[in-house]
Amino acid sequence: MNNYFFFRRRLSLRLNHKLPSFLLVGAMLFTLLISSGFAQTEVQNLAVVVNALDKDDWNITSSMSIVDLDEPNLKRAVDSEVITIGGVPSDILIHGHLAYIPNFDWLSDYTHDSIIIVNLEKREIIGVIPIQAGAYPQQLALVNSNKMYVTCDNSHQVHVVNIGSRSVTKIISDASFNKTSGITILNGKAYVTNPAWEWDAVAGKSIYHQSTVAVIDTQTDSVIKTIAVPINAGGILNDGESTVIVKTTGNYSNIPGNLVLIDATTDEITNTVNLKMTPGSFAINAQKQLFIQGSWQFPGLLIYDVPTQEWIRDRDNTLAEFAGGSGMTFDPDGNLYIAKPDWTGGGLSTLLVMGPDETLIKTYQLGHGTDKVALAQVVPRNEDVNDDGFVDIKDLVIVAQDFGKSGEGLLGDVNGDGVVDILDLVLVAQYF
Ligand SMILES: [Ca+2]
Ligand SMILES: [Ca+2]
Repeated sequence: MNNYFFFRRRLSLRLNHKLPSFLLVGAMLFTLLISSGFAQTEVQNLAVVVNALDKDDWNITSSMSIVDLDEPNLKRAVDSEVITIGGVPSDILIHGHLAYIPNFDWLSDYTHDSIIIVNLEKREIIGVIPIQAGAYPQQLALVNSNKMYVTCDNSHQVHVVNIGSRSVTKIISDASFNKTSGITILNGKAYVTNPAWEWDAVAGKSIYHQSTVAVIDTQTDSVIKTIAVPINAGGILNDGESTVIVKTTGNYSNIPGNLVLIDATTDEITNTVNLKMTPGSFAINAQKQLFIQGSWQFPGLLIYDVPTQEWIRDRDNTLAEFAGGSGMTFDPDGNLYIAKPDWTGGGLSTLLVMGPDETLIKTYQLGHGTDKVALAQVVPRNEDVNDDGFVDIKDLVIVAQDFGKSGEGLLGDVNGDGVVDILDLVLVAQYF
């Protein structure tokens, strides 16, 4: 396997997009004749966790863990420090076999800002997208397979990343941007929260200006609307269909948080729900039920039903067993993954898995400060020549470049028989 990856690593960005068309036609013809029984299918279901605790005094460096969710032995399932990060990791975005982790370091290294790219199959860093120093990248959102948005709260911007070239190609600025943090994309629009906080050094506390949600047209990369919301708007997600949900945190004192429901067609607020407390993280399942971490006074999970706009579990009836969670995400079967951090350096951080019946079904022991969790499915396939999790034209181009060559370790030799020929093209083309 190492040899295989070693040779894959020789892949450079010398892609020639002028694929000889006769090869393509030939491959398509063969595809009609040959069944798709070649595919190796060894699916790995993974949880990717970011451990955000980073403290030199304690000799603890922020890192990323991978949990093999198919491994029944919960200890063996955890690969606790796949990579070290060494700054403040702020999000995880999974795209194919790749995990993107934005991070910055406001304490020691102002040039640290970047997005690290980790290949989840190889379990190693395969690239870094540099972000302008001091911008502090926060959250990532995939616009399409070649374009990503990154909110940068310290520079009050949204950066546009070209995934193929691994670089920022455009910076979106707008008068409404103020500590741009949360982002979610629905119906060709990106919704960005502006918590508009400011540190008041004299008073020794944060002050909050008017929070807003900025709506960006993802075609033109321009702000088309700004929606005023209650103070300290941070988290934002959508129900996959028609509604964007904003979570405002309040001022951690006398002003409580709210849920704000926005109709994603009209971009008007349809409901504002007073949480009567300071909420933590939140996640939404396929039934459009919101699970929200309660405050220290009301610990545990609250559940709000978005379609009926009613509480299933309010602050007086929480799922207390799942209190203290940071990042949360659902899998397609309705299991909720909750990263539960230990910030003391004691190493008692966990990843909890709650079943759809609201019971604890698994507890993984992890490292330090488990802060974010995302799920990934890795399907190793020889046909995925550039090993990004997708079999597409990029892979076909690589095979075409090696066409006619023979020898060991050729990237384009999909079936590994020592020659790059029409069979290799067919293997890739069958996925189209
Ligand atoms: Ca590929
Ligand atoms: Ca071959």
